[in-house]
Amino acid sequence: MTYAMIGTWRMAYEGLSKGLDLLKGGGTSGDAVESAIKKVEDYPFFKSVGYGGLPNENGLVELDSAFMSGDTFGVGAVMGISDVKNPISIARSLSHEHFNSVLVGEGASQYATKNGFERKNMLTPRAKKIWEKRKAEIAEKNLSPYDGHDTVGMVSLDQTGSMSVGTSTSGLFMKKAGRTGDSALVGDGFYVDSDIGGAAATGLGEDIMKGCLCYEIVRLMGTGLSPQEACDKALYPFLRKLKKRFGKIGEFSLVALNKDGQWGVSTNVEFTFAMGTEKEAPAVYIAYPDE
Ligand code: SD4
Repeated sequence: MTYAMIGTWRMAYEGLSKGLDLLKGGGTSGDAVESAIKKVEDYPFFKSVGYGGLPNENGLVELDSAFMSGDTFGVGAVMGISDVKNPISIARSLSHEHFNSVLVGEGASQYATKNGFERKNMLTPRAKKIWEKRKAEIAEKNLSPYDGHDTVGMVSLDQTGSMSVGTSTSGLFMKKAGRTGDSALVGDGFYVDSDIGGAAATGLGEDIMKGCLCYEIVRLMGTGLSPQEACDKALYPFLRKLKKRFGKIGEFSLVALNKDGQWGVSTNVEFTFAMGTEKEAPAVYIAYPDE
């Protein structure tokens, strides 16, 4: 059987390369996703994930992360968690639970402490400086407070045919305390079924969640569409509808991988992503809006 992995944005590349190495050596899709996302979370210069992620309007880094197994449908997620090193590991651990598998804020932090996950102040001096500068600009120029956001989302397929998906983000820069987006909401920011395939989203969570787009992509792949056809069919008609009904739309980018290792990407902005398979070495690609 083949193996493959796809991840959102250029920031996914190093982690994805590590994940692919694991898959090549017979590692599981879950281990590949977790280790790939941990690498992104640990890198202090990515401003929208993990350590170095930009804070909310109060200056606190609040992180969202989720993990889903395509074999068991186990979903684990944390939202608005602070001061933990690797939210993806907590999300994965929660995905084994039948009850209490999605935890927010203080409760998520308590779970992390109780279960021995490493605590860490996730606000870097650099992120603090960016926050201070932006706060002053917003006040001076009366700007919209919301500025900048990206999520790392990874979908992987291992040599046994098992699939997993994970996401991790600090969400919207200058978000309100307690705000969450699509990234930790199953079906919105991620979904996977090992019999079909998986998908992950990045962009403005408030809009992505309106379309339940990752579930929709997997559902469409289940009807026989290729990942590319499913991404296009889930995204573009929905964008037209949303624009007409809501009046404005944010950024949307979607990646998908099916159980045969074929992949697809749809976006309404210029979008970088990383991808690799048994046959193709990991690389970064750019996708553009198709309409
Ligand atoms: C969110 N979807 O919190 C995330 C952020 C993101 O590209 O992915 N931005 O809304």
